[in-house]
Amino acid sequence: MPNEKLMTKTIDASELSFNDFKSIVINDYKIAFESRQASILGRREVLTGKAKFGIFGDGKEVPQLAMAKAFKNGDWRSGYYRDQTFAFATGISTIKEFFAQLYANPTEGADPFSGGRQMNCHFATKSVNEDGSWNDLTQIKNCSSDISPTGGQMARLVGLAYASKLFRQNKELDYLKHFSVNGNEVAFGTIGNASTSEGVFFEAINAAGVLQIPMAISIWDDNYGISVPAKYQTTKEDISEVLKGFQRNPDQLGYEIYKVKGWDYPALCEVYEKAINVCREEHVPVLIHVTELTQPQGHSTSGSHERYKSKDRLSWETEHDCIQKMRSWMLDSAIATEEEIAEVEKNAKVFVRNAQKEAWNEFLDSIKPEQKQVVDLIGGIAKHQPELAKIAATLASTADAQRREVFAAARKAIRLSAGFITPERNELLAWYKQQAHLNYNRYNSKLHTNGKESPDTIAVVEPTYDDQSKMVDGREVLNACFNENFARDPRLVAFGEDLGNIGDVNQGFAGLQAKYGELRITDTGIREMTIMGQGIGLAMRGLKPIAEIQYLDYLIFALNVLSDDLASLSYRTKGIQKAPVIVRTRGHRLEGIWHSGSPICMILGALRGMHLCVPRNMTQAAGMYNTLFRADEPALVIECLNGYRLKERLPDNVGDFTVPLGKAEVLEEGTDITVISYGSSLRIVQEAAEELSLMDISVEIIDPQTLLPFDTEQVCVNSLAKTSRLLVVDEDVPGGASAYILQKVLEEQKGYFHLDGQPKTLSAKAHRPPFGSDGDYFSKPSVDDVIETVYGMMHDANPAKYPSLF
Ligand SMILES: Cc1ncc(C[n+]2csc(CCOP(=O)(O)OP(=O)(O)O)c2C)c(N)n1
Ligand SMILES: [Mg+2]
Repeated sequence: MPNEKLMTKTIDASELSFNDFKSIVINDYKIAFESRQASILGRREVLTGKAKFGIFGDGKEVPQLAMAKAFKNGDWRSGYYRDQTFAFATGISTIKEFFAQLYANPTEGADPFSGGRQMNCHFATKSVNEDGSWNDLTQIKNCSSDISPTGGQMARLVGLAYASKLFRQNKELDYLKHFSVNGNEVAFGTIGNASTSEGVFFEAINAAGVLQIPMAISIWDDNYGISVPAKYQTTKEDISEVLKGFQRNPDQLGYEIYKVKGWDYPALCEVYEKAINVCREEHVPVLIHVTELTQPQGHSTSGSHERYKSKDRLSWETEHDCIQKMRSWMLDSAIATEEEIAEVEKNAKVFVRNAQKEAWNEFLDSIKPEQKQVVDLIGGIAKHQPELAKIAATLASTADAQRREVFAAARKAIRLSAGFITPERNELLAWYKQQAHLNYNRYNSKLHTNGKESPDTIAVVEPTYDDQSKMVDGREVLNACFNENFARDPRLVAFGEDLGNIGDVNQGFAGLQAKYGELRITDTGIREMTIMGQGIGLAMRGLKPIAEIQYLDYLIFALNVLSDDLASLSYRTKGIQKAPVIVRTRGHRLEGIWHSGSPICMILGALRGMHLCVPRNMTQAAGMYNTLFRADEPALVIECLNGYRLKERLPDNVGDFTVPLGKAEVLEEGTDITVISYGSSLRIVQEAAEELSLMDISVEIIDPQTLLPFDTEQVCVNSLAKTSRLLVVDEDVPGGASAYILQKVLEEQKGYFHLDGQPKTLSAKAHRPPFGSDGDYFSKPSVDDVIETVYGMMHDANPAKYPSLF
């Protein structure tokens, strides 16, 4: 629980006595000064080798006091690595926790933001519990987990602010008491001046202006981005100047834009109060350009700014140091005497030093017992193998041992004692195995939320059909599925390009905007990054977004947001935040270079932490959506672009039946060869199998249905045990997703054991397919390609029965 006494307080001049005012200001000064000390000490800790890297908020302290004053319970922050003062002033972080993160302490509770996983100054608050259940987010000051890619916080910021709009305007959401009070919550963003050069910044600024949402973006302008000055970053070297066109006027909606000097404490307090009131009350986005900031210690611990700042600039920075300026203002306006300030400063230094020491000692103390255990255990083995005594002695004498040194010693002793089975060695082995579990929890756990609403927990419900079940276009199966789920769960919203009025380019949502309203089924601008960010922010605030990318080929425009932010969220916060976004898109073969993409290995590489669903038809897609809508983990669903008009039988329970994730299906049984494929390629494989059966080749076809997770019930290897031959067919590049499938089946499932011949892959060509049917035929696997490849493998096995074709 944050300590209220340490936090900043709002200044209400009409009600305050001078003494109250004075004590608030002095307390603010104390917070700023402590924060500065933390930066100075933090840098020292890195330079003396106790931490690996440090980036600090020195030079940005004073505006963050003002921002913290305007920040209320229920509000959200989406910012970057300079915001430690804000975190201290709101109680989001203590100084000790700040240092624990600097040391990468993975002990439970030490770094409450990331469990020792993130670099320093990457804050987060606890939205969810260990079992994935939500906390009451209206009662805390919320901080969405920071990421290092600068500008990356902007996409999510749009969604965090957009949620307030939905909560205020959609009365059906009133029952969600833990997430909002009438949409009164402001989403505060922070960004460095140089990072406003990023595309995602401009995309987010425009989106928030269009959406009219309570987003308050502060730009900390210190004139630099590492060594590169504003001249190379920003047109006119002035971001609020160039954004002036966004300013609202009596006839047009837009922004309120403010510009204020970063060392002017009273002006900052006034601007933040005014700006945030407008933002909160009227749901108007505001931009606060905070200028004349400095970096007293340079950018980070990676180098010194004397290399690239002129003497003039450096002395200007000393003169304009915001803490010094605040100090002078306090003296000039008789708020505090020199003695009072000196006393605050003296105490702050001691306080920060003590917090740092405590954090360091706790970090070391968490490893020392392990160090001692390993020294003793290896010492035991050394009774039989004296040469191991040296390993124990070296470890014993390692001051401030890191965990990796402890484990390296243990593993070396295990290696060197192989073949000398003794009770002491068994003891070390037992210890090592037990620790593996703890280390998994510390360093590898929580790739997924794995809570009580994990997709694994969703009951499997088979689709049901009766004599009346109609054959309909695939798109109508989806439409019916969405319709039933939107009626069932008011938290569901869907948005994307052309998704609202016309119900998406393939009409999966046709007619649903008219039924459920524009707030739930919504058109967006062409802005893939912030469509994803809109989903992330909404999902972090308890809603269930379906965020659409119009074609899989355009996922690349949003891959940074999905990979850096969404897919990493559970892992990087060690499960204290979640964002169950369902990304819907359509892909695989259709037409031309940008409408037939199937870049699955790109996705598999970038999106671990999400589920990847590759349904072969719209019924399977609907079943997967039904699972995901009831679960709380993010997923990408790729519908088959060429499947919307194919006929499928509409299940009676289209909104309720579920397809479990990771459940591979045998589509056709066979005995000669196992062919694994997914998505649109399956129809090609099925057609090929018919002709192959006429050639006396019996093909077993397996559809894994989801690639993340992949075939959790070992259907593939069981098939191989029967056929002994394996072909993987897909539309990705050679060595793409097919290589992933081989790794899963041959290595993880140990399929190599059953093989009688070389396993093969049949993929698309390395280039994208040219336009036209012939382009497709000569680029993607065709029925002929599948037949010839399978036949060739059978020829290798039995040339007498299957004579060479060519
Ligand atoms: C997308 C991305 N590109 C590059 C970097 C490397 N980098 C880290 S901080 C930084 C400068 C950022 O400057 P600014 O936004 O002005 O913030 P400041 O550090 O000055 O407060 C750069 C280039 C990064 N982290 N992310
Ligand atoms: Mg900067």
